[in-house]
Amino acid sequence: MKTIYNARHSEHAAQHEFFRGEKVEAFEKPARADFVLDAIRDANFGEVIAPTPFPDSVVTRVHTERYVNFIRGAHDEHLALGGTGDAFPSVWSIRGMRSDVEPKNFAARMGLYSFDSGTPLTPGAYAVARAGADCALTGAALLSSGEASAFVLTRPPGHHSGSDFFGGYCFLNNAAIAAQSLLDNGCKRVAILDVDYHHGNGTQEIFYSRNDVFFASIHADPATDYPFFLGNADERGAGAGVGFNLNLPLAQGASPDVWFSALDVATQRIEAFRPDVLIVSLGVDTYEGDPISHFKLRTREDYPRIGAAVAKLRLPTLFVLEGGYGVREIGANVIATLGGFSS
Ligand code: Q9C
Ligand code: ZN
Repeated sequence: MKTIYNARHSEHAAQHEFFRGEKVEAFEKPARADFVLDAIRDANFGEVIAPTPFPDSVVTRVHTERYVNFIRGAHDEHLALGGTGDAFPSVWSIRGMRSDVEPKNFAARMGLYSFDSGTPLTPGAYAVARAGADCALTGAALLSSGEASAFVLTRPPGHHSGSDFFGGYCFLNNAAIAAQSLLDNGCKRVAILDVDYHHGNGTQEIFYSRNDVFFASIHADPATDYPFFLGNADERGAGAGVGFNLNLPLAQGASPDVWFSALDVATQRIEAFRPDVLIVSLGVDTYEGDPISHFKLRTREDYPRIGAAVAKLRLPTLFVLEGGYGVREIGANVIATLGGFSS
């Protein structure tokens, strides 16, 4: 399996994030991708290639032009106003306020296009996220040209970013951009399986009213876990998309057995959808040692099982890295999953 690697990822390095009112070290850090790359190379897992550049018009198939234009220049605006370091939003347009009119004020636009204060907008965030989108598009093109599988190794992750918002460490939705490009290049139906600990609210939002993308997500119950305001079991899609969204929320502390029962449900529904290709939003923050999550998956016992269950679907498959913050073990967990798929 080829790995498409975003070699620019370390240009996005947050100085800190906020946790319980304190400034703490950022969890989503360059070492994550470095450790995954080391694991791929140590295991001799396959060729590591660079992305091909794609035009912005491919990205704006998923994200609004208004949002992309904003996020591209946002850190420069922050600097021009005298801001130093990373930029954070401080005000949001919630229920009852307007989001159709784009304000002139920079802080107001930061709030219009985001949903949390936990996603540092670094000087390199846009360029790196954009290179990540190229990695996802390169992976999609490999599948379109007949490869059985590929792995997109990039950060920042993507699944919390929606059509016009950033959050959850994500700026551009790599999995969604890949899905749309596969549809634009001849696929009729694409399934996205999101196994990250957190609900993929961005991906759900992008495809919620559509029947050409089936989105299935196994994640911690939004009643207790980020992103809180989406990811419930009763969200089944809207309009033409009713029945094409599947949320399988689980309680914190859910055992591997419970987790794999949910995976069974998800794979059965994916099979019934009869997709041409599968995209796996591969977060390994389900790991028992993850510092911000509460599932209990184990490196050797469980991650290969995920790969094997995905392989049983016998679909061209694109794996896209999402979360996973147990940095020392992230490489082992990713390679265990990909290895379980390939063997
Ligand atoms: N101090 C992904 O896994 N907040 N995003 C966590 C911890 C946000 C995770 C707070 C977690 C977002 C892609
Ligand atoms: Zn996550």
